[in-house]
Amino acid sequence: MTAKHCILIGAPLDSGKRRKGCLMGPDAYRTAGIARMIEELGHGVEDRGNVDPGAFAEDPDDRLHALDETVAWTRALTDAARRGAAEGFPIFMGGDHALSLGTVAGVAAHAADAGRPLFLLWLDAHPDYHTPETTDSGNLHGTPVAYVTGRTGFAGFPPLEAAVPTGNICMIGLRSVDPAEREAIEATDMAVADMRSIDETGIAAPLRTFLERVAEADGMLHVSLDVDFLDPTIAPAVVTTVPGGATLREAHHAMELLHESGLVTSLDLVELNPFLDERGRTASLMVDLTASLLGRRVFDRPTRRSYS
Ligand code: HAR
Ligand code: MN
Ligand code: MN
Ligand code: MN
Repeated sequence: MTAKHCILIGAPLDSGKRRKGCLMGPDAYRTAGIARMIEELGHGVEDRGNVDPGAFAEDPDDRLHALDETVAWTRALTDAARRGAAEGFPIFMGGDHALSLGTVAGVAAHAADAGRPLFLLWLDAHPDYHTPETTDSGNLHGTPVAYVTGRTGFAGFPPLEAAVPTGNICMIGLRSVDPAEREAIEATDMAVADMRSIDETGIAAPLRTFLERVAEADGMLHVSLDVDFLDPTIAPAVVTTVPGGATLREAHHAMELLHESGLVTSLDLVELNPFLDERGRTASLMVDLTASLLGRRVFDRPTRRSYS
């Protein structure tokens, strides 16, 4: 296994929706032992602390919730991600999914600097493909994929250095898609495996197909893992739970395939709301999934200790 230099970047952004709690996410991952896990797998690890969004105007409570705050985060995270991707394997510890406006934009800018195409794997119950013009909720955590693909309607946000082509995106786990999102997605060449198709083919088939394309293109691959990709019975600590999500083994299997591919170059861990967790089990599960993505195998899992 090639050792990585993992760079932990905390993004306690809580502005992408109205219910609070995601700001505690980075410290929950630290408490769950993310750095030690990475070291034990033989990788290097460096915790850069939390990103500071800088100054922003208080939310005037317009149609779009906390617009200025989210713009400030996007600017700061784009910079942090661009630098992190140039220096190692960044792991962005969120924070709600609005953080991906910045992380994906920054990683895409780095890929353009490096002359390589960026691919994006979106593991989520939701496609987050609204623009500020189509969102009914006004919650900007529902918009990052539209921003990073260069859709219009993002006035006030930093101009994108490099857009991610929709043909380089694969979404897996969808089961809550708004009508405007469905229409917009159907007009693109995005690869989409909703839960219905996963019932049919399993989770490996669409992922393998996508990974082959990334490999053929010598692409970089950013993975954005939303807690609500997982079934709420195993991952309760998220505001937007949707029943019928990925099982424990489906999620680990996806991570194991990602590890085997050797293609992943950056990772978002998003939407964890520790205020809603049960004795840290969701935070720990997200750390375990990250471990599988970084090379921990079923046989190595510490749970085997309970047999001795
Ligand atoms: N589509 C809905 C909206 O725009 C729900 C978006 C929920 N997004 C997240 N991240 N929790 O996936 O409000
Ligand atoms: Mn508001
Ligand atoms: Mn999401
Ligand atoms: Mn979601």
